[in-house]
Amino acid sequence: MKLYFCGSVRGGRDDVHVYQRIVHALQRYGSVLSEHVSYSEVTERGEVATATGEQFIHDRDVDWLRQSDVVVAEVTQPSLGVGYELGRAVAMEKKIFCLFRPASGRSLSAMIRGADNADLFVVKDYSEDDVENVLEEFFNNLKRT
Ligand code: 6IA
Repeated sequence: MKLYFCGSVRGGRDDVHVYQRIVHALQRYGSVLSEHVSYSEVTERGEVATATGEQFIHDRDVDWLRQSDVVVAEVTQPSLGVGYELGRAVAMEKKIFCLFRPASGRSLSAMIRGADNADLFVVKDYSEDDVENVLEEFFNNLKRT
């Protein structure tokens, strides 16, 4: 199974340790095409300054989204790129699982919370310590559908 993981880059890297934990857990279920989002060397300034570089990132990421069977997004740290990827993934009718940590004190965008349809688009509130269990439950349910 091909998986696409979305997490904030230029939106801020405060949660990178959570992304690492998620990507590590996801590798049990398939190959994570966008694994680099969880690398701590990737800073919010990003390394790519040229327009060609940015276009390359956009086109490659959209291509990976297209190839993926499931999209998992950590949406606690607001990110324009993650919101954009989720919109594109909805248009591609991908199976989408969004993870949000209420303990952050943030309030999730209504455009994400409100997109939950208990089918292709699911939003799950979770705590960091529970992330492996939450993913296991999601992928077990996926096998049954
Ligand atoms: O608006 P943001 O930068 O927070 O958007 C984050 C999302 O867009 C992630 O889920 C990524 O899939 C994608 N994305 C944004 N920037 C990059 C990126 N930057 N590389 C790959 N995907 C990105 C350059 C850093 C680098 C590894 C060269």
